Amino acid sequence: MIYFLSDAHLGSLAIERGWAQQKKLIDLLEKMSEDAVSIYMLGDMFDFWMEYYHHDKTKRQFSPFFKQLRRLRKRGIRIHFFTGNHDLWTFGGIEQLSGAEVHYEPCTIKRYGKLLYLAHGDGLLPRDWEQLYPKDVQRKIKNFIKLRKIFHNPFLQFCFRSLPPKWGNKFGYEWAKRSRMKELNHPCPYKGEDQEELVLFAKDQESRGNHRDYYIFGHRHIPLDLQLASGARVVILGDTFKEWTYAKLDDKGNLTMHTYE
Ligand SMILES: [Mn+2]
Repeated sequence: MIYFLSDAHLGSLAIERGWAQQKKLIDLLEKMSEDAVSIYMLGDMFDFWMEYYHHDKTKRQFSPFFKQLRRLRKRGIRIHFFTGNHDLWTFGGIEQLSGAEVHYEPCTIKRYGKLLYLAHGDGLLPRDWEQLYPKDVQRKIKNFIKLRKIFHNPFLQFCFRSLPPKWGNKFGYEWAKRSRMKELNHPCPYKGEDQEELVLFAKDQESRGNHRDYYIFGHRHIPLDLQLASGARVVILGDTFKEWTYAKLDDKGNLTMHTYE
């Protein structure tokens, strides 16, 4: 079995009882480990992850999570970690702490006879997105792209990494909390097949002849399992702090969604 989960947002100042959440996540990984060959974490497992040039003791709070990943790794389960838009600032640290293989870009893999496209999902758009959305949505998307460029800029990353962790974290965790609170106060439900960016991205890929059986994403914090006309399926994983949803690919190539109680 191959398992997929995403968006734990560990360490979030907007999640009450963070310890209980981390414990539940560890339990979920334990359950998966009973029959897992590999486990894919598709981004935003941390609400804010930055690797500074100075020692950052706040990382200690995640020790139980990393310990669990190393345990599973020792038992022969392959762990894959995709960076999201909240934890893209890893420069080898996560690999070292968890034993996971870290992916900085989306990737396509073939397992059990199926082609899978895996990505966190931030920044993925169909080619003609500017014709598809009204002006106000376009502006939002453009701002997100701008911000994404800033986040990925090597010079600015260097500057941020040089900060004392105390300052950097204050800024980072507050920024992440704001986005979490915004989401809680103004939830953005599934926008429908002709508006949801990740669905449109998948449709665009299919129309270009890049067929995949499954597109699996995180990022949106909504569980979705949608069959496209091309035969492909788009799965958005939900999250592991409120919905507790994940997906499982069995050795016959069937993909199913589950909720962890
Ligand atoms: Mn995200």
